Amino acid sequence: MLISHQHPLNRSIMVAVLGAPNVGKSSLVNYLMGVDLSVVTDKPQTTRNKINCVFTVDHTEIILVDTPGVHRTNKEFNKRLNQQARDSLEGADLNLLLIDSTKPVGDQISEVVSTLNKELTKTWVVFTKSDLLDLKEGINFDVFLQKIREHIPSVEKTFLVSSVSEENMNILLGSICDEAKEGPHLFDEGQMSNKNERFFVGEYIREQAFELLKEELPYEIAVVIDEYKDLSRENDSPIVAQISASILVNRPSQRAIVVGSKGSNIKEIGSKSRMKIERLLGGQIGLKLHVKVSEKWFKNNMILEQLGLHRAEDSNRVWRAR
Ligand SMILES: Nc1nc2c(ncn2[C@@H]2O[C@H](COP(=O)(O)OP(=O)(O)O)[C@@H](O)[C@H]2O)c(=O)[nH]1
Ligand SMILES: [Mg+2]
Repeated sequence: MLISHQHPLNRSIMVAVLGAPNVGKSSLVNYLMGVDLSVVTDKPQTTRNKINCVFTVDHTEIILVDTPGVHRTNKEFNKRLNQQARDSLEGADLNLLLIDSTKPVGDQISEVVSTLNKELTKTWVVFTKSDLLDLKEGINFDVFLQKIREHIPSVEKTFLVSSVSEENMNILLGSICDEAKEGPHLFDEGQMSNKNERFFVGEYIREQAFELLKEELPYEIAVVIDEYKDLSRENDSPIVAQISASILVNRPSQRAIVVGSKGSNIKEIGSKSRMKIERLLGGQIGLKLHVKVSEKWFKNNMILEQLGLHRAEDSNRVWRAR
């Protein structure tokens, strides 16, 4: 994918964005990128895969690797989410460790560091959600930093930012740019991600399902794309893609919830995700949604592989499809 003709001033940097669930990793990535590419909800485990989000500032290519929140777990599904975060350390020039500044710092850091179980080389700590802090309380970040250094002695810099009030985001972005090394860009111009459009279509459907059903069905849904016909190059087609997707649920009772009375929920998920997908693809789409009961899909190796969640270092040794 390396582009053959590169500008002599080109620079590039890959940054792994790490942290506990819900600290604001995807919000930060979207903010810096200027595009709502990654999905954000107020529930943990919204991001399930490591996703390269790519943009360019002047001649500097910045690849932010959004990751699932790292947390201690015995569940196979969650072990695979942690593994995605662990994998993002490979090839990263810089790690941003995000800490929710409104929550206890020590617990977040020890859980993330022990679960990653890898040496964090070049690492900066980013305290998030500064807009929610009552600064009158006089927060002492030096104490926080001391705690962090107990776990990661190599921490070089710290930032206090907010994706909502935008505080210090420009300073963070400038510092990332300054770290970039001279060299060729890894992605083609205009390419936003290593994940394809089909992947993001599934994400946007899942995001809307999460949003609508968050009280009833926290995590037990997944979306698989059954059919994706790219029609963008067909001159006589009024739509750019014909898409058919399935929302997988764990139990029949959950199917009824996702469908809703007279199909009201599934209709709403369809119409809301359609708007975001059409923005991504730049044209109208045909979208068919189905709800399928796939008992314990989150333990089914074949489905996990289909969702891009490969075996983890600490996966159970024996796996069989149900
Ligand atoms: N007030 C405030 N909320 C934020 C900020 N960043 C993220 N959030 C919220 O925190 C929740 C989790 O955000 P998300 O980016 O999905 O976190 P992730 O799980 O670490 O990727 C969402 O409800 C966001 O709207 C911030 O800077 N300020
Ligand atoms: Mg996320």
